[in-house]
Amino acid sequence: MYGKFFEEDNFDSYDCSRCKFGYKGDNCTERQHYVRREILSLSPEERTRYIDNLHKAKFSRSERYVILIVDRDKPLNKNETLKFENASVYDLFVWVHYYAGKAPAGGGQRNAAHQGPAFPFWHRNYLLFMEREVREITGDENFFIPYWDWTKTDYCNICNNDFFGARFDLKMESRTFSAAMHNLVHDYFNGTMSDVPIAANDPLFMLHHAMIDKIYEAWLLKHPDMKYPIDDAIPPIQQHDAFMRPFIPPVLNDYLVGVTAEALGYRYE
Ligand SMILES: [Cu+2]
Repeated sequence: MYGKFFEEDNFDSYDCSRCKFGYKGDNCTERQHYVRREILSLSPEERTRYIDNLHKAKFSRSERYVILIVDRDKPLNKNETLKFENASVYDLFVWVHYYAGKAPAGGGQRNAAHQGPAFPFWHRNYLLFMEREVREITGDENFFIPYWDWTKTDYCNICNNDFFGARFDLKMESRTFSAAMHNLVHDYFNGTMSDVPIAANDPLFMLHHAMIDKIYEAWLLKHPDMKYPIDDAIPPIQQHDAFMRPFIPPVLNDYLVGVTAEALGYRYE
């Protein structure tokens, strides 16, 4: 699972027991087609099902992963060993982002997923990963992460009891997408979502990232020949031939370069 998306066969997972993104069926030959819709367009029943699925993810133990609970930045004391803990699927999702958001050992501020060219690919892989895990534990094959289109509003129009509960009533400063917009939306929320490493705790985080992915998709369709930059100035952790951490099975940072949502089995409404 190291190469480019289109160069691989259709199997995935550490034991090749699952299909790679965009494929389904016993032999992973069927194409997947699903639509990520805007959260506000979901019916009350669809919304309830989405929240119920997240609840199940919160309370269902991941069968495949355990989480490291020792701070890997500190050297282990004598007789101390690495410790792992079982985790729910949702906790796993939070942990993966937390781990990727930590600055790498050995210095440098940039981490595996942010402030560099890996950003759109890492987060795309991440949302697909979460959707697949939730589908498996809930049995809801149609589960998808909706997006929240914050360009259509200047306040948090889903911060109410119909959706995710009330928040601080702040005005968003800008509706223009920029490199900083991702962080601006994080900051807007205070609470967990404003702390990027643990932002995934907040269910709004997924909707926000689905929106970022939707914007990336629009850009990608206009730039189908995009290339991953090759430049010594890019920190080692985000180089094209470094592993996209901490996904298992390992893929390289440029694995999803130029791969459209359609190729990955989904589209945006
Ligand atoms: Cu992130």
